[in-house]
Amino acid sequence: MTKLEELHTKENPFWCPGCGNFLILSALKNAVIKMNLNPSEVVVVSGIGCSAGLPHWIETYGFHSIHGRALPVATGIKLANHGLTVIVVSGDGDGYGIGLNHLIHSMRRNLDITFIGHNNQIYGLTLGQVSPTSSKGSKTVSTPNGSIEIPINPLALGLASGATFIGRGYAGNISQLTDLIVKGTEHKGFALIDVFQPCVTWNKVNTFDFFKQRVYDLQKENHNTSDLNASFSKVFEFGDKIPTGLFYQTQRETYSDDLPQLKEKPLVKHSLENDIKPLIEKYK
Ligand SMILES: Cc1ncc(C[n+]2csc(CCOP(=O)(O)OP(=O)(O)O)c2C)c(N)n1
Ligand code: SF4
Ligand SMILES: [Mg+2]
Repeated sequence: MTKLEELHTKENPFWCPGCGNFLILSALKNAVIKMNLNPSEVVVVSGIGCSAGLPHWIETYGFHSIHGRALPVATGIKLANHGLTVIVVSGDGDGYGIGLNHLIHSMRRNLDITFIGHNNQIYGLTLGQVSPTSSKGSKTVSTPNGSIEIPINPLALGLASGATFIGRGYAGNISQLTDLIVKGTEHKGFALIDVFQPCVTWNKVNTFDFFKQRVYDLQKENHNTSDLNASFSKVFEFGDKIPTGLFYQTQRETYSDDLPQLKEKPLVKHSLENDIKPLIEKYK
């Protein structure tokens, strides 16, 4: 059984003191321990951004890829060896901006991947530009007069695109977030977990205090997580009260289930000599 300390790395994160990313990293480590996963069978994949540094600071396998492309890399890993647990960590600019098309297609394919969206409503790494989830009117270095666009709602997008597990966490509530990551990772299919992650340096509006005053636990209400319509109305609640927790969960075949080549065993376990040679011969 892996101990929590074994997931700690020698290097420390480069994040600003007080950044919400530290808490998401803790929740992820807690979740790996709670699920009793073997770290050598877990791959954490990221794109580019402050949040994207995370795979460097958890002792599992990791892949720090390029901006917006964490999901194509994760898809390749999952299809090559669907026995692995594949977790994507992505920023709002990375996952909901430049990489958004990959997110939509991954959700409709129902790849068995957990996607954790570090949603700080800003481009952190590049020093504070407006992001796809910044609220209308947000004053940032790139929108000094306030953003004129309405934000993307990742959860509504997930519901419309066929994600089979949709949750929202808040970095300031590690136990709820740990629970969501455990449930999302144990869920067979695509799990979208959007996380409010205060950026203490560049976002002076959506702070820990802002969320502390507003968030409430959806599971303490009478919300039916298998009701698509009820979930649709809940994901648009964003004002004095903001729900967190599990919004929606359903079951259908995953992408790997429907690929006959993967039925028997993961692709990497196929023998080149016996399983693939006949195919090569056929096309010679
Ligand atoms: C193709 C490409 N375009 C632009 C950039 C510059 N860039 C690096 S990180 C980033 C935005 C990161 O924002 P987000 O995904 O929200 O991550 P955060 O830093 O907030 O965690 C941008 C635009 C890049 N590295 N590659
Ligand atoms: S800039 Fe913001 S998101 Fe990036 S490390 Fe600092 S506090 Fe965190
Ligand atoms: Mg961001």
